[in-house]
Amino acid sequence: VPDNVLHHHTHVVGPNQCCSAVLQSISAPIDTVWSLVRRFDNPQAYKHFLKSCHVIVGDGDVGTLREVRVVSGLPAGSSTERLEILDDEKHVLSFSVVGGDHRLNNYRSVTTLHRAAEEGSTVVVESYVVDVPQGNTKEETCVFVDTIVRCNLQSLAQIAQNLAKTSKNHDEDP
Ligand code: A8S
Repeated sequence: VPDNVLHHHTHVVGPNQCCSAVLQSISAPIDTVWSLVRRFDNPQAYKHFLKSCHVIVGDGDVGTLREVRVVSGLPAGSSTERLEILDDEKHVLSFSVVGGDHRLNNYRSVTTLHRAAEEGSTVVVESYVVDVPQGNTKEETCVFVDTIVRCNLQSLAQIAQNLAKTSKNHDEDP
């Protein structure tokens, strides 16, 4: 694993916190994947547990605050989130949860994209740290969050792969 990958995914983890990471390979170019990930104002494009997003303040740069609303059926209503890192060169995005009505206090995640060995493919690494909610274990918390993150990255893969196919077909138009 290259140094820069480890660097971004090294979290300070408190005694009552847990952390984990999810990997996803995607058969689409890094720029296609990044065009979806970098849109802090539009996470619901691939995060299907979110039904809406409103930017509270900011223009999509670091410090931008958004409020997302969660679909029904989850133990949450909304979440207020701050953009912490947006690096278009290194393909790094990080946000932290600063409020809302849910159980994931002090959630912070870092998402990085990497060119895969196979031409035109991308590997996504998403790591996070979060407080363990009262009444839950570290393991339960990780299982819950890993499931959400894995779903998000699988849906990101689907959408990016479709986008890549569509633009490839257009390239081949006579
Ligand atoms: C993300 C990752 C996560 C989002 C969680 C883990 C969340 O939006 C959902 C349910 C919750 O209980 C917590 O990248 C919260 O969005 C879907 C509202 C934060």
